[in-house]
Amino acid sequence: LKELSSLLRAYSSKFWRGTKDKYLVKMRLCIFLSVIYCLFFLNFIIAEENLLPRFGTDYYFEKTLYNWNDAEVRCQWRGGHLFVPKDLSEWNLVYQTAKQKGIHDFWLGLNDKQTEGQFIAVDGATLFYENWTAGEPNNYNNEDCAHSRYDGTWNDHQCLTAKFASVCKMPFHVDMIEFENHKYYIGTEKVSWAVAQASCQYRGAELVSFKDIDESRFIHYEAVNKRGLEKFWIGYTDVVNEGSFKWTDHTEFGFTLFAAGEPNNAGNEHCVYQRKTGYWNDANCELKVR
Ligand SMILES: [Ca+2]
Ligand SMILES: [Ca+2]
Ligand SMILES: [Ca+2]
Ligand SMILES: [Ca+2]
Repeated sequence: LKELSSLLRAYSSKFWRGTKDKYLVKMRLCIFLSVIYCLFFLNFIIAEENLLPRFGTDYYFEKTLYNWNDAEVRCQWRGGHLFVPKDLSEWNLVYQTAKQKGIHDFWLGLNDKQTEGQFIAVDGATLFYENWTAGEPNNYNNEDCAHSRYDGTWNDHQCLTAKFASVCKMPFHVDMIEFENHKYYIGTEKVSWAVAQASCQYRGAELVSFKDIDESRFIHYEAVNKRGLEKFWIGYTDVVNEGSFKWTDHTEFGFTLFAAGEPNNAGNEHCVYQRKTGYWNDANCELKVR
């Protein structure tokens, strides 16, 4: 045992210090590269988790606590600014997503640094939605930066001494496809039906509806043949009234194409996706589909 341990010690000291042993040099290199490789992918996974894709990449949820200035600089590194909601629906989307990600208190892109009492957005946008806590902003001990509290109401706080999580909003770039004067976007992420619908509505649109077979064939070709989608959500649902399917955009006499035996509401299914075959199935709305 003694011999073995002294051998090991000799080997391990050689391992970490300089050595001419080719095997040890290779092994060190191998371990070093593995660590770099793991760190790279860990970073990638963490970054992916913090993103909320909205027709591209729009919001980044930063869990690390920073003061307002540092948080805003970090958003600028990402090509955006601290988040300011443009309306109630965008606010709900971001606030709910933040909660789901365990963020209950985060900086907003609003401050009154320039003129006391006049909160303006960092991206220069006009404020159409505000949600201050009663009695706030109160500029208590000179507070110039806004954050959202756990209950979703806002408070002004000290820009440099207070530290919170933050949400960045980045300008978005999307590739739209066009058919007979309508524009369409084919998602890049698998999401629940409600999230897919919310991201359409956030852009002032709805999940796709088909007014006729041509429109259906066009979308099928773009989604399945060109982009390889296995299935995709459409704006057809019986979530309001079981068995009574409706288009979310209120199309009255659209084109429908359920597979044989569907819709079967098997285990409570209210959301419809189109299969690779072109036929539809009612499915669990929580399913993750593109
Ligand atoms: Ca102030
Ligand atoms: Ca305050
Ligand atoms: Ca149903
Ligand atoms: Ca079904």
